[in-house]
Amino acid sequence: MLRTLEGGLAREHRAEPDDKLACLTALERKVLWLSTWMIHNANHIRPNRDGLKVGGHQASSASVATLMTALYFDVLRPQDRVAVKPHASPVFHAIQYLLGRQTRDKLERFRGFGGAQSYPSRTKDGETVDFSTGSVGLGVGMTLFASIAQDYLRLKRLIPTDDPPGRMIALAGDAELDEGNIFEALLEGWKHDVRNLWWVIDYNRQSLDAVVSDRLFGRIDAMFEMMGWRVVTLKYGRLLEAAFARPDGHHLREWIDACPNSLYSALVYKGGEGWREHLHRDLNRYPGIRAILDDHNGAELQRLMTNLAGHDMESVLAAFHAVEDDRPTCFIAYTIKGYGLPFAGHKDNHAGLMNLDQMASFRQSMAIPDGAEWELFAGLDLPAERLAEFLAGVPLAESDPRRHDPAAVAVPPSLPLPRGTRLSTQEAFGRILGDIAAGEAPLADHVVTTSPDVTVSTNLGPWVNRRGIFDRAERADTFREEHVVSAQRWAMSPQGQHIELGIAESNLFLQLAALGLAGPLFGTRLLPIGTLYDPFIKRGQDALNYACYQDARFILVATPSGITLAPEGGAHQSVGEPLTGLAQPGLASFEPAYSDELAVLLRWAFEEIQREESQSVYFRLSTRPIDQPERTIDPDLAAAIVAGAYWLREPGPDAEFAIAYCGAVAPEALAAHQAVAEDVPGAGLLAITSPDRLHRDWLEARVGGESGVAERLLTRLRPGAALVTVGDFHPATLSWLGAVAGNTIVPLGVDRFGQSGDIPDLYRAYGIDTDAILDAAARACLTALR
Ligand SMILES: Cc1ncc(C[n+]2csc(CCOP(=O)(O)OP(=O)(O)O)c2C)c(N)n1
Ligand SMILES: [Mg+2]
Repeated sequence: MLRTLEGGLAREHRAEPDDKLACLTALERKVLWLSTWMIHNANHIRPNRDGLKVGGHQASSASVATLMTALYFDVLRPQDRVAVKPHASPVFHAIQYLLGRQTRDKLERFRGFGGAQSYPSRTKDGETVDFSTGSVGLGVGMTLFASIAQDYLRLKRLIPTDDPPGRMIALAGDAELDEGNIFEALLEGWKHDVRNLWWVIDYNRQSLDAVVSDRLFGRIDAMFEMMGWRVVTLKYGRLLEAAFARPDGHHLREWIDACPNSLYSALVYKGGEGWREHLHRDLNRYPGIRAILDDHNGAELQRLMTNLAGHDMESVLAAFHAVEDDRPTCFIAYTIKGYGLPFAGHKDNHAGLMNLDQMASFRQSMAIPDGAEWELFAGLDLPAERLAEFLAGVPLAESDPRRHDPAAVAVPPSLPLPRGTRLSTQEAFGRILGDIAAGEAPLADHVVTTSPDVTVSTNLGPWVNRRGIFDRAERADTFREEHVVSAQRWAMSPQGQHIELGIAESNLFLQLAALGLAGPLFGTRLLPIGTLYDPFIKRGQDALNYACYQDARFILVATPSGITLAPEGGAHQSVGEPLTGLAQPGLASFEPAYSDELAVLLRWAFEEIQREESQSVYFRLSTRPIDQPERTIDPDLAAAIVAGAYWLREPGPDAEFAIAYCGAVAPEALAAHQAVAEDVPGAGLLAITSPDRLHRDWLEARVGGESGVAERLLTRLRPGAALVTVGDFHPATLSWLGAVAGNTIVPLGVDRFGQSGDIPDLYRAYGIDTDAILDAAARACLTALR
């Protein structure tokens, strides 16, 4: 079993101030106050113009105040990277405010326009957020793939390795473990022998709707352990441990251990007298327990019985600091949802907000004078200077800028053009990448590919054969060693440049997200390319959205696609994905027909994903071999291909008709155009490489009152000229073109599930063959004449 020796967690032993615990406990109070107040201010004090509830999660925040205070003010080192559960955003902002990295103005505008975000956001909250969160489960999974990305860079010495590696840390809600993506990630992580990964589970035993089933967590430890993780359970705090050590105290422990989650939560809500009643009823026969009950008044008993380790600063610190190696570790921290707030433990507290009276008494208990709500240290027992000094010295505060901005990787002026007169775009992709792999350009060393078990069938084979598979250990290609003939050479090593994943598309997108943030997170850019079958984008779509939301940069190659996948049948034929490409922010999508277009676009994509204000790129490719045009691509044509369209056959002056096609249906469009040209001289044939880019440009041009690319192209036709659009995708992908210059349009495409067949049969059945285009042309021209 391979174990990394490079980092361990060789902690620097800093001179710890004697009063560290006192400072942390004071700050924990402040974090709770600020997070609670931030939400209160947004809901009850700030003017409300639309009558909507602003929200925020006071209970979920209270639950992690101790854990996050401990982490951010003591445990985290500059190189660590954290995903905070989405609804603990107020705690996160409060902590950053205390660290001087968040402004009061933004806290006052929490959940308001331009204010601190509802859920931590890399792009909108800025530098302090390592990983955005929001869709539960994804931030947690993301940390695992970030640890793979970190290993990838370190083992190749693409980043400095003098400092120990960062720990990738997720602060997860317990109900996040209901999300399947967590388990997909866990399995993948085990295969990749992930290191330097901490998942801290805020085990408050409540989700949004309810108290979590007792049965569930009975299994969680075992599962993590099965995957090679260390599990550290933080169950009881020091007060409870002390009570257990008293005579008969073990009966108290056994009672709590056996207490169902829902009863425990209900009693937390009821408070001291609720505990007394139940303990009296169940344990009164033990003199030691009676003594404990007699020693504690109502408030003290509540304090004792809710003294779970996740709220006990000393226990939390001890648990975190005890981990000194790089083994992935899951901390199950028992907490109380709404701890310290009036609705603690209540099953309906997820969206609960303290009312004005409750806030007034909470403020009193926190000793916050009127007007001092945002003061950093108001109401705390320690002198402000001491706390300020402590905060200035926390390990995290010593960091360089948290986000790196490494230089771009140089992209050659052109990529090798795949030879061949008849080629599919998928094949062209494989060849271009194979040629890049064979070359010496720095580009090749920064490209990393990944695929969920469709490496070979998406044509990454030539790349992998040359660049190898990434693994933390050297592993031989057994088939090769045994002299079994195979086209695939799959030796694995730390030098490998392909990350092979199991079939889990959500993992693919999280891996792309992590690799696509390698620059800002770790200091060296990677140029990630992920491949999958086009229809399975849907399977990982939330993770794709998540990757784009946090501005990770990658190239997605989705192939094969559409009914053009003919014999494979309807289960594998994509229909609506180009609409995803059109609608997904942060993602430019292309569907080229020819290999020379792909070479231009792929080159552009390598630059595009490295530009500052920019996006990731999605290519929808096909396995259909088609005849390639004989041409050289000049800079104007290259620019048009990137912009999304060009006239493959120029329209004549005042042309009455044009066909606009996209992707693998090029031969049908060409044939139809040829047939039409006999009757309609001057008919144009518009090659569309990107409905998405054209559409975006059209919208932007409209706003600026200018004519965009599509309008300039279409106004080459006479006003109101007939237009047929065709592609192997939902017709809505191009039907909007009719609105650009007022053309009479008949959009063709696929709007039903596909099925098995060959291309002629299927194109006929779904109305995208040459005859269908000609029929549509006739209809369009007739309508245009009216
Ligand atoms: C994918 C997804 N589904 C649903 C939600 C809505 N939601 C937000 S928090 C939450 C429950 C979270 O419970 P838990 O993880 O235990 O967090 P706690 O508030 O208890 O700390 C749900 C269902 C979401 N944010 N993301
Ligand atoms: Mg919970």
